[in-house]
Amino acid sequence: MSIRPKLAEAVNNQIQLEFQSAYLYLSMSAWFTQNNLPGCAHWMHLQWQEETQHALKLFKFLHDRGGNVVLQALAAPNEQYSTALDVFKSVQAHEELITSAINDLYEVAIQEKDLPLQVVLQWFINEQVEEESQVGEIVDQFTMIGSDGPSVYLLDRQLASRTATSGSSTN
Ligand code: OFO
Repeated sequence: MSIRPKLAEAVNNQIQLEFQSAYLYLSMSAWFTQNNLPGCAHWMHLQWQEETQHALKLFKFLHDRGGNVVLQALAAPNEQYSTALDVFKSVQAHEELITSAINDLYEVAIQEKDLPLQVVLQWFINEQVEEESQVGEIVDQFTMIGSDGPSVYLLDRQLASRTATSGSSTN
């Protein structure tokens, strides 16, 4: 059954948010490179890839359901950060916003009795739990070490070991 226009519009809005997240994380990756934290830059670069895959997952879903993809404008990301902690706190706030958007979309899918959309969104709901937990841990670690240079260096090296997860697949 084709997706209803109201839901297609809501999914397009979520595609915009996922690309906006990707764009934000790419700008953060640049900030970290420019501030000599290559591990954090790598972490953000992978996050950019993951968010792009999220957008493409919904992009494919919309086409599979006979909906039209309508790409929307992206806003220029804020680049005024002073510390790594600052950046990761922004990620945390942003992900909480995205979680609310996904939850709202899920509620609309329930009201409209669109089961396939509910199923695809369940993947996103789990993903948000994982992302919020991961970033919360990094915020706690940067908070704990404060401005101690050697500890920041070690944490940056640890973040350099992040690898892409299979959860970022579009399938
Ligand atoms: Fe798309 O997972 Fe976060 O935003």
